[in-house]
Amino acid sequence: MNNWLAGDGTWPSIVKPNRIGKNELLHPKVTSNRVRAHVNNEQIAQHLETLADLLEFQGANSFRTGAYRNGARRIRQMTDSISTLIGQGVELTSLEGIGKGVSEKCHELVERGKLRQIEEILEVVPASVLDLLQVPRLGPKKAAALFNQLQITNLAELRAACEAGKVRELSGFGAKTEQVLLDGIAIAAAANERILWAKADDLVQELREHFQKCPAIRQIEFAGSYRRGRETVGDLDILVDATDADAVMDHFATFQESAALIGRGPTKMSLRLESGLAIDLRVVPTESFGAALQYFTGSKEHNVVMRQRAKDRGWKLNEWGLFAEDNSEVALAGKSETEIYEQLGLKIIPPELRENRGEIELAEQGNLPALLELDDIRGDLHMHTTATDGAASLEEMVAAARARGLSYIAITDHSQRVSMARGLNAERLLAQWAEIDAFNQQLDDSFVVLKGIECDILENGEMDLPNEVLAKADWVIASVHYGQNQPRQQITDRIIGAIRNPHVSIIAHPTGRLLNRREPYDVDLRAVMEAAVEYGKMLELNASPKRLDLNDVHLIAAREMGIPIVISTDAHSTKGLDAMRYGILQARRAGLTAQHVANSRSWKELHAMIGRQR
Ligand code: DGT
Ligand code: CA
Ligand code: CA
Ligand code: ZN
Repeated sequence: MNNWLAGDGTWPSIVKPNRIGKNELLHPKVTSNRVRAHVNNEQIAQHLETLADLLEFQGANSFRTGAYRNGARRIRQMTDSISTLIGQGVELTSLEGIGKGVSEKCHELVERGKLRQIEEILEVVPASVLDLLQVPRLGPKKAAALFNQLQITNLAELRAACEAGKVRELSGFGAKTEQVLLDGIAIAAAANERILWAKADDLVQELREHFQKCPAIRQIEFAGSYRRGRETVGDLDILVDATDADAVMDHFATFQESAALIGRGPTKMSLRLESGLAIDLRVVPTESFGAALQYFTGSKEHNVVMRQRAKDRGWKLNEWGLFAEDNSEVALAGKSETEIYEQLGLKIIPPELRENRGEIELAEQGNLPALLELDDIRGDLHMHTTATDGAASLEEMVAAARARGLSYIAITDHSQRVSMARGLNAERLLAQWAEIDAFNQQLDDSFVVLKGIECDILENGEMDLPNEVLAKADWVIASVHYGQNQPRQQITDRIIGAIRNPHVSIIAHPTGRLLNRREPYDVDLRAVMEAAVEYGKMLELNASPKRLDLNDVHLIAAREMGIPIVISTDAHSTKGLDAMRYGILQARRAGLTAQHVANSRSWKELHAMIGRQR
């Protein structure tokens, strides 16, 4: 537990954005007879954004494309499915933020699964340009300049041009931009390799539904990194126990028409979806199902220790079972995972812990933690409303929080520095708090809405709102949004300065990383954690599937240092409140129990913990 906080090189690998692969745009997987089941809101939003990107790439001004981008944002935040609404004959333009143009595109996507306008643009613009648009900080205008002046059409050509120093010669580009682009290319390239866990989970739900219709299946499980809850997933590993392997594989083949067959044998089959994601399916005998599940859940590192443990007893462990000797036909265990662990003298280990980070010793001693569960969470302390960049009102957020069984929430809109999100100045914030007071007054049960703020830590280290104002809050989140590229000492000092501020309760998304999009700030997290201990402050696990910040490794350290963690959704819509479960998964991977997580307590108990120095 020493090197991971050192800062460099030990961060979890950077991975893939939620986007449509270029092939997917050219050959959509949706065909006319299955459309309604397949075009979900996320896919619609991505098509609209791609259209906006391509139009700007061709020189359209962003005023014209703004409607598509806003529409995409609205659709992502909606709880109802656009496909369903269209199926029910709802007039989309009656929805807030959806104009005539966006509505027409939605209809076209639901009917055809693709947009004619995108197809037309891609007749004159190479589709590989879409990869250029995935490079962080390379907007459509700059990409167009590269295309028009240097004939750059893909990532490889962009890298070569940057390395040859050609890009800096274009007007509007410099040597610094060149370096930024090179870093961005690396992120965009790595992003093609792994997908966010939340995205994998959507796919798993689709697959589960698909396999429900296959009567040959007795048991099905999704193993691998998905089952362990890793923040990103490289490929999916499906295990099936079935009466007829061929029937299962035939059924698998019909999952998506556009998927490519990588290979098929008597019991194993692999597909590659157009998004690039691979899915491995294995049909295994009933008596080996538990052994296969154990083996293919991994991690490799966990399995190495398990296999050695079997060897130490003169046994052999593989995907078929646990055997007394190498050639034995009779297994000591194999049907269930539990019996495999038990035969080896271990309590069954939750998949999230199987990373060889000390879990086997805990299982041996019977000391496995009772990992945190969604039901343990009683409040959500980070969310936005229509006062800034949220999509729902205070009342709507409260209703949604109640529906999710919560008993308190904090409204934490942005402060004034975040002008893009119409951040609140002192006057607007105090008005919002008066509204919250009045709202709490008329509630006739114990639900509480807390007066909060997500206050920016300015580039110069000051807080974005005066202390007199912060002093009146129930809950103050401090966040870095600007000056993220400051040197290590400077950005670390800024964050520690906020921790020292007596009114600050917590630091949000402490490293600022965005999975597949942006590296963490160069922050000395150990120093930040030590300050949090000294001043009795909390740290956030931001549960947004793109952030998951702090990550699992940091959370282990926070737990060992006794820093209370608050898991928050940072919801920008009512639907955003559902992100809590992504945070829970990472907390579980870090061995956190309800005791380590402050918002598993009542607000009264939690409140008493803030700023309590040790
Ligand atoms: P991913 O797909 O990169 O997100 O990560 P995993 O963990 O799902 O890895 P994957 O799909 O390559 O393999 C699934 C599991 O199968 C892995 O977690 C452990 C097991 N496994 C695969 N290859 C080996 C191996 O060579 N040795 C051992 N001990 N286990 C392996
Ligand atoms: Ca995998
Ligand atoms: Ca695999
Ligand atoms: Zn926020």
